[in-house]
Amino acid sequence: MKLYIAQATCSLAVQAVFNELGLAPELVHFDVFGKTTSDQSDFAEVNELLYVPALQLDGEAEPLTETITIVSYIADRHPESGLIPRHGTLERVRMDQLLTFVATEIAQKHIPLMRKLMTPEGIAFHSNKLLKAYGKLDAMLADGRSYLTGERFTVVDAYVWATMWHERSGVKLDHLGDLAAYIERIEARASVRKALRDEAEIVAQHKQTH
Ligand SMILES: N[C@@H](CCC(=O)N[C@@H](CS)C(=O)NCC(=O)O)C(=O)O
Repeated sequence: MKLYIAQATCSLAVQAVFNELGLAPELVHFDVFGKTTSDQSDFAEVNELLYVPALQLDGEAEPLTETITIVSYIADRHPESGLIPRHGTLERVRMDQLLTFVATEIAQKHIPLMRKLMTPEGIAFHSNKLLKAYGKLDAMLADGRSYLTGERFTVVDAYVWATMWHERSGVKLDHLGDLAAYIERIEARASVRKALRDEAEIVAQHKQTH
């Protein structure tokens, strides 16, 4: 398997989930600005829309894309891990609801802010949406649970962590103490620390070859 990643992006969620499972796909770094890859391949042939994450499965012509799809696929193949509830349960529907919330109300709200693509009205609109979305996560954690859906780390925790881009977006979250403590808990996990190390290593290697 080959996992295409980019620095400090949502692909870190996929790396963290693989690490939780003790699986090690080959990592390929895609430079989203320079459009080059660490293995010199043409990323447009993998994903013509030029975004990560993309997971090339052995024996499959078409890669898997979309963060939700990839993390769900990997976790579903290892139900014993508890990283995602089983299909057909209300818990799974709630998980899908949360994953969709993170993708649409958080990740995709950050991106135009981070890239400084917005009018002042757009900045205010997206910043307010993000404040509300993070406020909702903070409220979910207010009962003292360790992770978003309980005491177990799941795929949605990996996704929330990987998309904590508020500093780059200029959104102030200092007042959300439960959220901050939760992110610290996630950052202490070996899977997450390994994801950051592996990413730094391949980014450095890619920079050297270009
Ligand atoms: N719909 C995709 C969007 C992924 C996405 O926005 N990827 C970003 C990094 S987090 C990216 O590669 N952006 C590069 C670009 O669009 O030019 C998903 O949910 O996984």
